[in-house]
Amino acid sequence: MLGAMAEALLIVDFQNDFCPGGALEVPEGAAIAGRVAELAGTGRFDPVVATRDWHPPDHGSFREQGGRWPVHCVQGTPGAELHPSLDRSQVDVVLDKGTDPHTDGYSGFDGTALAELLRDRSVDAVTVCGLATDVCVRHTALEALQEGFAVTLDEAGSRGLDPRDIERTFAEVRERGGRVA
Ligand code: VGL
Ligand code: ZN
Repeated sequence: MLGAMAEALLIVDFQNDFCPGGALEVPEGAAIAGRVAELAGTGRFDPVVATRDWHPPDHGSFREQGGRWPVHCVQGTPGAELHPSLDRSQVDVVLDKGTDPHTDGYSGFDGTALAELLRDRSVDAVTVCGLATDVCVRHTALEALQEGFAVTLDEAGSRGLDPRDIERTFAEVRERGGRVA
């Protein structure tokens, strides 16, 4: 019999800087903690991957470099750490992105080995949650669809910056064959 295919959980950028009090607050960002813990604890996902937005201090997305965001998630700073609610023993792989100063690195697949990692582990489906729905969760979910994975965007496990952009993200994911649940 052929090997069974697996489903991965992608926890996108659940980091202090995207939570209340952080440098780039997502409204209610920390409110995903319970749902993320529930998803990571089900045992249904293999592997559980947590991405980190992991920028050099002069990243091109920062306003002082002409970008659109305040300085956030600088490598090695407390703001860049995964949210303390996240049980690291439930996370199989921590994957850093946004390390190239000249690219946004919004998607967990951008400049990382994520696609290869998932294929090596016979993953054919991913559930995506995290922060922010309308930025990095969006880019990660859409790129996962493009890469041929079945995609579920977990609404309760995500929060975003702009309500209209969040709705647009849900519509885009559905239009391209993904699920919002
Ligand atoms: C993100 C803005 C800038 C995100 C990352 O993780 O959604 N948003 N960098
Ligand atoms: Zn960033």
